[in-house]
Amino acid sequence: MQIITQKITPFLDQKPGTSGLRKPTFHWQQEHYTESFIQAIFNVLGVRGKTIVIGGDGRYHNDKAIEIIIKMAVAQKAAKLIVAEGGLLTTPAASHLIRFNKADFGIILSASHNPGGKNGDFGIKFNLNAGQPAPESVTEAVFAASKELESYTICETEHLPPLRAGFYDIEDTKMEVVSSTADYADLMEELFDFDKLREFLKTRPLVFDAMHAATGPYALEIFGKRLGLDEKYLINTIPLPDFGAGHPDPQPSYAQDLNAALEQYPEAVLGAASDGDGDRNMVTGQKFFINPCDSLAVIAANSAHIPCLRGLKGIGRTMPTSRAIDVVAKQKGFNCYQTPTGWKFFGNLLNADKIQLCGEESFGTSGNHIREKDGIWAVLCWLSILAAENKTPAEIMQAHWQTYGRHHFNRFDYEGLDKEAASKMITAFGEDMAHRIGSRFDNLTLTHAAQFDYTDPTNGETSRNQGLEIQFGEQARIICRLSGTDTRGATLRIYCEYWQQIGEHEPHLPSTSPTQALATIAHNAMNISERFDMHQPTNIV
Ligand code: G16
Repeated sequence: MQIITQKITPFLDQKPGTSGLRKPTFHWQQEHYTESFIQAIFNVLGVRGKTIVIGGDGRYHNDKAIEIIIKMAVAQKAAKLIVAEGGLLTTPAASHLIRFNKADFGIILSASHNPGGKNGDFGIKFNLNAGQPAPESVTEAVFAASKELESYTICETEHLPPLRAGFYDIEDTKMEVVSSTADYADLMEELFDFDKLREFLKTRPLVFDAMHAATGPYALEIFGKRLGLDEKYLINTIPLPDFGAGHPDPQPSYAQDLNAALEQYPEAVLGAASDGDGDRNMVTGQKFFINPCDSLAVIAANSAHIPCLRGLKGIGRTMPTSRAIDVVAKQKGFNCYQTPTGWKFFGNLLNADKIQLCGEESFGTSGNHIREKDGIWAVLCWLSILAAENKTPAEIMQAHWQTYGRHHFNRFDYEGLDKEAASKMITAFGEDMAHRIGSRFDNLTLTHAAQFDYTDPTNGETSRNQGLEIQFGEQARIICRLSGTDTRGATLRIYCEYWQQIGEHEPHLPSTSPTQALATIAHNAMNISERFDMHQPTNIV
């Protein structure tokens, strides 16, 4: 096998965002582009003698990227490659495989919920040996390495082994191709009471939409085979490179198939969907969407019904996520941590056992069984609660609000903005609000306006400017930040939260939706209409 060292001109745009490096697919197809990023990862994490887990969400360019990684790892004498069958691996399953096999790190090929295909997006992220997404210090080091990269090393061969289960030797490197689903499904069976869930599903089925993405085979294995659910309730389970031209983003705007299936099967008590790489989840009752912030709070409040959460002591949420879970934590005596957006910030808290449950507004929830968010795990949590309470999701939610009050929450996205202009606009808004502390806005009093800086309590590392937080005491918040996952222009996210206290019938704001009233305050204060000629958000979640 011939080993080649290919000279290149360094790429200067390989800076990972909130979750790995995401770019339009055609960008990755440029000559040497994928190889450059892989070499930068290898230069920082090492490759000689290492064990590496490899897999992705099956989107277009997945196969090609896996082939490149294998050829580069073999040329640079990796000890062992653990590759998923057919290259298909959800992000949570990858996190588990890294931990289970005590691998040194993993490379996951996914742009998550972004559309795929030739005209969609592709992405690469890398996770460290506890299965956690690389922290900022490591992603920054990879970016720095990529900017100085002058060559990469790869072997030339037409004869790589097939991605079918088995053991292979390629030169000095061992390659094991493993089942995409088996180890992860075993883990779920250890964490939950499958006998109880099987019994429950016999009369109160779940409808699950895999959105033609990576969770399809997992849903068939776990809900279908191991929990006995009739496969008719599992939809869009065949992974496709372009996700069937759909948007693999589990949120109400893309829930048409799920809603239609729930209507078709009125006996179904729960609906759920997962994203491209299976780490996000959306849960819904019949015609009753559950906001992810509420979902997290309900899971915490009912943790006694969830076998793997019975020892819950601490919970984490990202800063823009509503404070619904803080109220539960206070009443139940759990510690509560607030981190910046990005699952990577939970990793150290989980490793230090400070938290056992964490989640975020962007449809992510997970526990300490792995170091990624986990869509199917969250659905199994909900099934455990429903089986124990024998109520519908709507009844569970209503009872929760009766006990803890209700945190209305919405996110207002403005897509396709100029990044520099949007960034300056947020800064100016923050400065203006900081001068108006104590002022009244409708019936709210402004109490705080500042960028969120985070210091990791486990190692003292500080991450600054993680989003503008505007508080109106416990009553309401407005958060503004730019997305770190978009690939075309910038997306402004305005997160609005309003607490309707227990027994309070009408929110005090003069609007049908209290979050809309807050969003209007932000929209007007930033003068978005004039600045960007946009009179309303492009998406409301
Ligand atoms: C990633 C991160 C999440 C974050 C989300 C959205 O998720 O892991 O923590 O909430 O991006 O980020 P942004 O608001 O910057 O677009 P995923 O599922 O896209 O990998």
